[in-house]
Amino acid sequence: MKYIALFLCFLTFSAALPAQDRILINGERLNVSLRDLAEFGKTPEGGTNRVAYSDDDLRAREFTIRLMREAKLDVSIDLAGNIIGRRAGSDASLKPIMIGSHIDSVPMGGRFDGQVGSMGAIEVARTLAEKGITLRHPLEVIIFQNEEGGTVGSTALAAGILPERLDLVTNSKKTIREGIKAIGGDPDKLTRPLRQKGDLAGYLELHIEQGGRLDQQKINIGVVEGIVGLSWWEVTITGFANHAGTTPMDQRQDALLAAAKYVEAVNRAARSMTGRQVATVGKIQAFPGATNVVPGKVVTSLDVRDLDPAKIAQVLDKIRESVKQIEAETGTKFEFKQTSASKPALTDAGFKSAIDASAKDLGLTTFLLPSGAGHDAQEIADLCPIGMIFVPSRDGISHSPREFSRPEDITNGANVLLRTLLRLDQ
Ligand code: HGY
Ligand code: MN
Ligand code: MN
Repeated sequence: MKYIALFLCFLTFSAALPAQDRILINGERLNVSLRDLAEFGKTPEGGTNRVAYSDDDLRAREFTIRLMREAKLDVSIDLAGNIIGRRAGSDASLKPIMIGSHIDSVPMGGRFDGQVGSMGAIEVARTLAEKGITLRHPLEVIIFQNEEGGTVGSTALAAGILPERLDLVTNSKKTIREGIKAIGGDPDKLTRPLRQKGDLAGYLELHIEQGGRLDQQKINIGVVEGIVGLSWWEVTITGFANHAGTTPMDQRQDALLAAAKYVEAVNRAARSMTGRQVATVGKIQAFPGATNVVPGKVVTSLDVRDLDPAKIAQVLDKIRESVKQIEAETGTKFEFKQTSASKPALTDAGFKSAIDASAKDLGLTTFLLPSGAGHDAQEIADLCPIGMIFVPSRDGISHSPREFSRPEDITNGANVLLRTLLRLDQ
């Protein structure tokens, strides 16, 4: 009886996928690549400090290019500075399928965000090369530049970058323009998108969940249904710098006091509505920044997110309302400059079912979930259908040195990436 069941099981399996699709990636090699990559910008807490365009980012890119060549990919740098590795397909009439992620990190971030999908995509290509498998579609493995600074590389691909955005100073202290030059791109040629709708057959990205649902519920693979939209601002508050000892309390224009009220107002705005919208002030700098000076200027930030653009607009409206009151109370002026905006994006129904079926073929459990983090995939959604595969993040921690995903979960994720790719290629 047991043997009949096994045989039936084998028959179903064979019917679902041709023989060559029973291949798997090399999980040990993938996890070694991740460990090696983590050396670039390694922090004492075991995290990664590898902001885009920093020396560590440049070195990590060189390392990644070497790995791509070992995977027999034909490597080039596009005008935006994204690294692209190509593998030819057998049907010249087909557009490429793209897979990849990013290797830059937030300041003092972790070893997995972006890196799992980048090393995973290269491992998939290496497996194809090793097993001598030629897909019908050409394959492009892409390592997007500066994802953490507002999906810069993918925006260049799908929408183009306005010249004024190139002058923004990044966490590396270089402007985006200087950064793009440093990584081999040409910032003067990015006004128009590098790719057009129809240039790609699809985009697939493997990533860590960065939330705790898969971990809590002990699910192997997350099938992403959509990615939140986000709206990023640089907020400058202008008051009047004056002597901390001689300026009476009722005669101050304290920009830092206004900032404190603003931080509270941002939190209140997001919490005053039902739903999953979030709003964060993550950065603040007071000028001149001295113990004995009433701060005359503060430069701070704003990050608002939701799956629904209308919700983002509502939160922003509430914040602006509070800001008017804060200005009046403190004698300061607020100026909002948008630094990045990404639309919410839904993943493709066919990609979702291909991911789900590929995971189930491997005996893995799956779960449909939204992404609260932003991803390059949401920019690429303007060009072609997209899909995203999530693997569990321990305790849901991310953008932190304590970010962790288990090697076996990473291996599972890369196998699902490979098998989804093979399925979509059919
Ligand atoms: O900020 C984000 O959600 C992303 O990790 N870049
Ligand atoms: Mn991130
Ligand atoms: Mn990421």
